[in-house]
Amino acid sequence: MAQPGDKRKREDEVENGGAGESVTSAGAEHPLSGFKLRSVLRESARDKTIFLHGQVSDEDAVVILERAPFQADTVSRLLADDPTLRLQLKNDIYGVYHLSPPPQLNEVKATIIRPATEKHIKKYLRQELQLISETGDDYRSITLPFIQSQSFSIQWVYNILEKKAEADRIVHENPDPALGFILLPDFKWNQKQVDDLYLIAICHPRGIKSLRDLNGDHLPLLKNILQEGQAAILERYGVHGHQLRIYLHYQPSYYHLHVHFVALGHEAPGITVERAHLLSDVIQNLELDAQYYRTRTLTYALRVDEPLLQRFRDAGRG
Ligand code: GTA
Repeated sequence: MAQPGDKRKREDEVENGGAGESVTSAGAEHPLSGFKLRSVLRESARDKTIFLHGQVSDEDAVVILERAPFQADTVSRLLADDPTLRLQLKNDIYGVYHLSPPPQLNEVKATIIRPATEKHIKKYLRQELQLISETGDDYRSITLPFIQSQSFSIQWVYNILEKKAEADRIVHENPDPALGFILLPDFKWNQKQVDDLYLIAICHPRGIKSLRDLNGDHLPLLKNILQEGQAAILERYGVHGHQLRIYLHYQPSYYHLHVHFVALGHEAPGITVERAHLLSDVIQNLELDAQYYRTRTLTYALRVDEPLLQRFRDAGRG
């Protein structure tokens, strides 16, 4: 886990496969055993990421492969001991080579969702988007019934809150059932460098689905998340609050209130203005008007094939 001044530890982790990680052992079923590729859902040369839809034993699976970022403290080992360089181009003082790093310095992060639902597959498919302006009434008459009828399972959230999963990854907990939360690394972060630091705070109280459910009574909870989250990240990773983008998504994918804590310099997916709401703004808006998010029109993007967009169209609002 990345901590300031803990360079030796990080190098050990690289050699041993990373903090708190376990290696798929010979006896255990490999999660991608017999993987058959069905389609490439999306790829990004810039982000060095590819999203795949495949099948494993007749189950649908989504696999996200991502080249891991370089780490300043291990990169010198990449170049030490005259590594093999294959010349691609040489012109005056300019040279371009291919370098083949040793496996421990050449990691690919693999996120596996299995079994994946149709909704997961669509989520990662690159598609055209359309903006929707959702009034408070639209939320109650169109969006709320829709999310109550179909949304991603939040079992993984309850597993975290009940310490049935990821308990060893918790960075900070305020255990108060009404005003508390758990802060832990987001599964998009490999925890090996703070440049792409990404944690999530998951609130203890259940039933707060999203921004829309927030009112003035939630201010103490939100302030705890902001203040304690920043303090815990400073203590653990040496990253100050003013170096963090702290926000909620509207719409989120998972309807249990959670807050994203992301390194300011990291262009994480979902930081665009039509999706990310800064927690500090949310707090101020609720201080000005306790019912702000009940009444406010919120604008966000939906994929053109998304059933929620069809509901808006059916209601003459899309
Ligand atoms: N620790 O089990 C989990 C877990 N799950 C299932 C989700 N998260 C988890 N964290 C832990 N353990 O940041 C995290 C997600 C996300 C947050 C939920 O919980 O990583 P949200 O409800 O606002 O949903 O946040 P959101 O933002 O849609 O989730 P997500 O998956 O980040 O998707 C946002 C966009 O990023 C999507 O358009 C998606 O296509 C894209 N995306 C997702 N993953 C990647 C990736 N690895 N690389 C690049 N783009 C990605």
